[in-house]
Amino acid sequence: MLMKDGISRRAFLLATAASAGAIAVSGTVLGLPEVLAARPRPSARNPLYIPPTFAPTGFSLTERPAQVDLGGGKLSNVWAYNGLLPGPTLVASRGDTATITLNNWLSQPTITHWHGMIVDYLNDGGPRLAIPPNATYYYNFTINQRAAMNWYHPHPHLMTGEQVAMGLAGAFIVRDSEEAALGLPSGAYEVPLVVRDASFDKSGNMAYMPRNGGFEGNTPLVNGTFNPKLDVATARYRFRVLGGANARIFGLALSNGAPFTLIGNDGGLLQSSVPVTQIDLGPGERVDVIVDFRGMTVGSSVMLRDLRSGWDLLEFAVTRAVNDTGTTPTGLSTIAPLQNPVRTREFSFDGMSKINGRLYDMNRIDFQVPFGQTEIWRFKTAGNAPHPVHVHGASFQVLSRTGGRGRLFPWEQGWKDTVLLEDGETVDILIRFDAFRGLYVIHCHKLEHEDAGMMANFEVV
Ligand SMILES: [Cu+2]
Repeated sequence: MLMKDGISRRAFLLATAASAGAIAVSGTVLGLPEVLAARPRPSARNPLYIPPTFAPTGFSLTERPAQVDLGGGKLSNVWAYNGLLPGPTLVASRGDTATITLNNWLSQPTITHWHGMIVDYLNDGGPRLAIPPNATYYYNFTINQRAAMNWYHPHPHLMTGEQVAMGLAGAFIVRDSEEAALGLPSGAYEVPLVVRDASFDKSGNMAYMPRNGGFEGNTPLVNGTFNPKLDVATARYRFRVLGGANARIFGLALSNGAPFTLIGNDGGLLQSSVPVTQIDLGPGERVDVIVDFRGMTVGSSVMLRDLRSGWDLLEFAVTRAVNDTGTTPTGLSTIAPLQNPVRTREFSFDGMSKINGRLYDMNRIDFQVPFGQTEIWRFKTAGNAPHPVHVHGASFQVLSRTGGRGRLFPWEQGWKDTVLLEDGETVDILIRFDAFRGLYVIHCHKLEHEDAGMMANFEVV
C-alpha cells in the first residue's frame, strides 16, 4: 500500500472511500450506517490501542488534524493531540511540576482544560483563555492532589463538543505514595480505557453531527479502537475507565456477570473497595476497577459491555496463564467528610442551555464563593436531563440524591468532580475551594448543552 508519501495516501483514501460506498448498498438495506458495513466483523477484532505515556514536564501538546488507524488498517481523518487518539497519557507524581506547551494547529480557537486537576485560573484552561489558530499557550503548575486518573480535552466556548467528538482527549494520571503502597496491578496490568461513541462519514472519517439534546454516535470506540480486543493473562487487571463521550452514558458490565472491584473514581481511591456488577458512567466521569481473570481458562474471553446500548465495547481474550497470588485490599484510603456547610446554593439546569435561567456569558461573573468555606451546592433540573454536572477548581463529595433514582451509587462515594443529574432528581454536594482563589466554571458536561450555554462563571474570593 503506497503509503510512504502524501500523494499515494490521498489516492488510497479516495479508493477506500469508493469501495466503502459500494459495500454500503447492503448495509443500507439493513438500516446500518454505511461505515459499519465497511468495518471488520467481530471475528476480526482489532488490538486495543494503548497510548504512550509521558511526563507532563517540558512536554508539548499540539491539537491538529491527523489521520489515525482506528482499527482494520484504514485511516480516518480526525483531530488529535500529537496525532494520537486518544492523546498521549500524561503520568505524573504528586509534587511534580507540569510545564506544558499547547499548540493550536486547528482552524478554530481552542484551549485545553485539565479535567480533575486542581490548578489556578491561568492554568485551568477555561473558555476565557482560548487561543486563536497557530497560537501557543504555556501551562506551568504544581501537581498537588491525590492520585487519580484525570483527563484533558479542549474547552473553548461554543466549540468544545466538536473538538472532543473529533478526537481531542487524553488521560492524565496522578500517582502518590498512598496509592503506591497498596500494590495495585501495574505496568501491563494497569490499562486506561477511554470509552466513547463516534460517527463517521461515508469515507470513514470522524464526523460530528450535533444535536441540541446531545451528540450520540453510532459506533463505540475504546481508546480510539473500533471493535477492540485486549489479550489478557489469568491475573488481576486495573482498568482506569473514562466516560469520554460527548453525551452518552454507559452502563458498564462484564458479559459473564462477574463483578468489577470498584476502587476509585474521579477524585481517586475510595475509602474501601466494593464489588459492583454494573456501573453507570456519564460524560467526564471516571471509575477505577479491578477485574480478576484468574478464574478463566486460556482460550476463553469476556466482554466489557454497555448494558444501555447493548454494545460489546471491548473483548478481553485470555491468552496466557500466569501466577498472580495477590489480593486487592479492601481498605484503600481515608476520606475525611467535608463538614459544617455555611450555606446552600441552588443551581437549576434548565432545558438544554441554561443554569438558573441564564445562558453562559463569558464576561459575566455569575457568583462569588468564599475561599476555604464548605458549602452545599444543590443541583436540580427542570427537564432535558441527564446533565452531568462538572465543577472546576475543586473536588466535591456527593451528599444525597432525592427524586428520580433516589439514592447514591458506590461510584459516587469519595471525591468527585462530575455528578450525574437525571430528570426529577435533586443532588446535593459538599464543596470547598481551598486551593486557589480565582475564576472557574460550573457546567453541564453533556458537551452540546455546555456549548449551547449551560455554563456559569464563578469567582473564589
Ligand atoms: Cu445538560
